[in-house]
Amino acid sequence: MPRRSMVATAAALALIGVALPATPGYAEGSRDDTPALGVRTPDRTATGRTTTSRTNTIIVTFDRDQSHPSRAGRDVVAQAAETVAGAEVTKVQPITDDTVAVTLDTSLTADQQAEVGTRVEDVDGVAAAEPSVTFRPTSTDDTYYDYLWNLASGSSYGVDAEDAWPATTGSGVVVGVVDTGITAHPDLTGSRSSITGGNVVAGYDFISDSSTSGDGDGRDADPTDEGDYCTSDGTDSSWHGTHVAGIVAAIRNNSEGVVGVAPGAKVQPLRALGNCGGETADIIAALRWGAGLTVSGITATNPTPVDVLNLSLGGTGTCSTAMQNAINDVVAAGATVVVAAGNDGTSLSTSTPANCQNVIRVTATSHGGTRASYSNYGTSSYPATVAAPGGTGASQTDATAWIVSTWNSGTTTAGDPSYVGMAGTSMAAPHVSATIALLKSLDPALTPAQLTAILTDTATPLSSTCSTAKCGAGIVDAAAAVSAESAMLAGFTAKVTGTAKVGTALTATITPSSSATTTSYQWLRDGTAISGATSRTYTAVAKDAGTTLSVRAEVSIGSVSDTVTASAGTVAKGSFTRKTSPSTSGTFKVGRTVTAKKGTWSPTPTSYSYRWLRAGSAIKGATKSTYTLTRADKGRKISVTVTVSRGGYTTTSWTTKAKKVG
Ligand SMILES: [Ca+2]
Ligand SMILES: [Ca+2]
Ligand SMILES: [Ca+2]
Repeated sequence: MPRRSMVATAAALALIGVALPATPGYAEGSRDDTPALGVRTPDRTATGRTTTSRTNTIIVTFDRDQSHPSRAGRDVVAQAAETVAGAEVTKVQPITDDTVAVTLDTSLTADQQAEVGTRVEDVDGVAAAEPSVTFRPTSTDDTYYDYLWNLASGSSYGVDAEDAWPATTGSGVVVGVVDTGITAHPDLTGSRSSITGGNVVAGYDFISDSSTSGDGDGRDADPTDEGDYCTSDGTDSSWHGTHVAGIVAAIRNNSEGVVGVAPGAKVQPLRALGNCGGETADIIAALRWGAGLTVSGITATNPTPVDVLNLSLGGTGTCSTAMQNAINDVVAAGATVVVAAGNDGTSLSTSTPANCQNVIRVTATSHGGTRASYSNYGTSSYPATVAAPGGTGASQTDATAWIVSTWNSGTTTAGDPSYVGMAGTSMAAPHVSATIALLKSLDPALTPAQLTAILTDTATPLSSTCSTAKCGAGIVDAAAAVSAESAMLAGFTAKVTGTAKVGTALTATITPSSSATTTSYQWLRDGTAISGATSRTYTAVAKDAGTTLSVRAEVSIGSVSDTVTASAGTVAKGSFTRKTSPSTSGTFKVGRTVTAKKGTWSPTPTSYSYRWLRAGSAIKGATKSTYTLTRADKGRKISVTVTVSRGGYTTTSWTTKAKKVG
């Protein structure tokens, strides 16, 4: 493999947007301090906190139900609003029969709100008059939270991390970020000077070439990002590892910057990309050491082996045997390997390690839920696993074109902590790694294969058609994945659908369903296992009639296994279906023998019986399939009733059309 075949996706492919100020609101003018993404100033109000802003809506609560709540609300507010603020009522919205929202044509200051409230509450029958409170659908006070469409749900096609956090934020899990290292950042390490602390645990620097390490020597225990600027091609430092780390686990609710997908998890910086990129050997060393495996020449063992390895990097070529072996080893050790598909807008089959086996391949999607045009994609031979937000990078003024995360202002060597929007599959992959951290936090026993199954099972379809092989199973949905795992941990339920009747199929359904669950089925007759009845469906046979059928399923995922049963109830007898009706043949004249044709039935009856009729009344002794007409029949109408029977089925009869005897 040629030198520098492993080029950081950052350097080659991640687009860098415009820097956001590290501390918004005070610095002005300079290039780096201008929030040039043109996004509104974030509202820092957290959920449920009362704003001190002006409001033009008063909520009036009466002592008792009002026959006309809208009129009553208008009546009690109008005069006070006019007197205090010269405001007029423009809208009255009943909430219940005793509560209405009254909206004015002008906003009230806090003092005016208080004065109007006092006057309205003085009105007989009014229990309370209070300003309407503004709520935001967020649970974090991080400054740039409003930029983080990638964490939200719904029309923005984010990963819905917000709705996963009530269940878990990833505590106890370590995500290894094989990248450019890390810089001190208050939203990662809680410090402007230390590269550990906060949500970052000690890592390692695997760059063995002192000419690209930037720290003057080979491998060492300090994974500080010294800058990956590349003099030969003129690129500045990307601070890519710092950006990826922030997507995984930037600190939540610290009144600072951004928040990661798994803000309760820890990031371990595994530095393998230096000036102009990195080398296969160093990336392999980072993978192995990160997963707690041995690496020749490194005596220090990893005190906090990782659960997930994030590789937001790639180079052109096939997957080397050495790289594949390393991946297989770390997966066997329990670490899940997440790889960015690459940003060449082509098949990922030529991007390595995305084209290695045993990895989760991540494509990038836009705010609108489409595949980002730069994102590499899977093929039938190299299918993508899942997609995640990567942004389009297509606009310098629209924050939704980017993934905003932690960064550094330095051009070559590190400057000040800052924030920036970047776009790329490099940004998509850490969304997946962090979602895995959320799942592992709930259930540490989950294997890479099980994690992959949960992610693909619960992913959100892209907004425009893209095959599973090309884009993956969908956009990772952290909340749905966590919800599925939580439900599994809470236990499974089974139910049987279909009618309990001989000859009719019954189907067992296990909830929650997931391909991550390994399920076996056993159907039971009056509590006793039925030999061979081990499929999800079962069709009741004759001997089931009158018994009670049930199904028992064994379900497991991760460390959780469960046995669930469901009853189908008492089995009714089956019903014959008449395909062609019984009929008669022969010449209907005295002395001739006529024959009953038994018709065709489903299932085939095991016995038939006959009863010949003269003018609708049974003819004594005429119970064979043939009947010889007598003088008594002359001029009368003859028919025959055919009765079919079979074990487990309701005995059924059919009378032929009567024929007159000549
Ligand atoms: Ca070094
Ligand atoms: Ca170092
Ligand atoms: Ca933060």
